[in-house]
Amino acid sequence: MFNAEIYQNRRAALRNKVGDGLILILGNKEAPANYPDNTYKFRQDSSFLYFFGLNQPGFAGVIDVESGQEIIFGNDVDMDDIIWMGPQPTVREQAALVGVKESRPFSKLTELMQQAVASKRKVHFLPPYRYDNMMLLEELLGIRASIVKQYASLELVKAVVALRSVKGPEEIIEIEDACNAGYEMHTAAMRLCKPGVKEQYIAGVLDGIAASYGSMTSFATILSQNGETLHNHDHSQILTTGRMMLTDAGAENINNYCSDFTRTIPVGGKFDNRQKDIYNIVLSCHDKAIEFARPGTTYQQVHLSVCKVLAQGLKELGLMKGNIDDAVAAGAHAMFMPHGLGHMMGLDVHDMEDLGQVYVGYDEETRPINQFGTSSLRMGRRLQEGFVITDEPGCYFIPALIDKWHAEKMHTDFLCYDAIEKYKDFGGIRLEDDILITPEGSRFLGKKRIPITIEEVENIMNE
Ligand SMILES: [Mn+2]
Repeated sequence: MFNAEIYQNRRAALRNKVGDGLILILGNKEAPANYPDNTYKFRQDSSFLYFFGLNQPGFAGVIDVESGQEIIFGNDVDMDDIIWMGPQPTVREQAALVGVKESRPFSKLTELMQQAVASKRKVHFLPPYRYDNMMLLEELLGIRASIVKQYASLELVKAVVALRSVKGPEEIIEIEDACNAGYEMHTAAMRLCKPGVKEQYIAGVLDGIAASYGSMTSFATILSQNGETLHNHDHSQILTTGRMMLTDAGAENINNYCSDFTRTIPVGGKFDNRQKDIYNIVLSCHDKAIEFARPGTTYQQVHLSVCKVLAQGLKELGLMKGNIDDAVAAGAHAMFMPHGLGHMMGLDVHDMEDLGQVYVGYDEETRPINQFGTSSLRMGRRLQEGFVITDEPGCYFIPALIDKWHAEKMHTDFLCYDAIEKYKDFGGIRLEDDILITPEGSRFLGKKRIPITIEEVENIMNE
């Protein structure tokens, strides 16, 4: 938790951006896994954390835009709780830690909201993504749970996105802390990646490292020899010499800030020549992104420039042909990279995705491009100092996609199908780092960079 002033300033800035009414920010509750008392690890709502800082279940925060009154709703523990959980600070004491003077029992929230509804005051709330909060909103506001998301306040969404997009220095420290844990995870994976080892064993070790440095992984670890499946959560294979292991994993630190890194490494510790060729193309894409990313340029432009580097490299290898600008404009490169270059990162690994991608990654100026591949770009808008984004190009050979496009004779002006057919057993490569947009350009986040060049990767694997 930061000091109270940080949260007071954030709430004051939010109040300034919203015209009138009440701002309601719901925290999360415990979520049962298989019976009520056996819950998933608690994860607080990120916007609640950002404005109200309290990392415990069962809270809600209200800001009265006109009067400036701020209230935290939550219940004090009873004797039963104390017996099982130990003594806990009161809600009033906790509210004071984040600069909120007033607290009330949670049941009083209904009264306040019903008064607001009766007096026709606007109640701004964010799009709910948990079913219990959808049901709570139905009870509070009288809007059916199944449709309540449609009534979320766009004004509040835009205000929250504007504030949370630009990371303060106190947040960069936390994100770098999460990056340092990510370094430990990925270098451990490099040391453990040996023929005969099960993927699940390494994935499990990574989960443990993330937990030991802070909180948990920032998302379910992707770790597979089948790197061509973009989000592969199947860890059932035994590592085999000659294949590559793709690991896309990050940590969430104790204050719930995230990191997200990807490395692709050769099982057995040596890349073969075909792997080296593709790897170095992806690495040059990755380097180009950080070279291009700076305040004033859009990430959509950076994405498209990187796609041209990819297409040029594949042309030199004989996998693509024709004019590179035309190939990328037509979307032919998306056979090899059917995803976007990156996303915002912060308190969520895909920061603020619950608020709506089109408001987080796009704006009136930069609109999503509705073309296969580029349509998956989560972050496209103009970069500002203080944005934290991922730089994660990749190159994949997805047999089913190759077969489909080949059969449909897609982009035959740009794709060399005879050569591509020979890569169906290749798998996929993705390389990902987290970057901060600085006044001059961008920089990597984290104390140490995870080995990334072929030489660095082979060195650590053969130590
Ligand atoms: Mn990512």
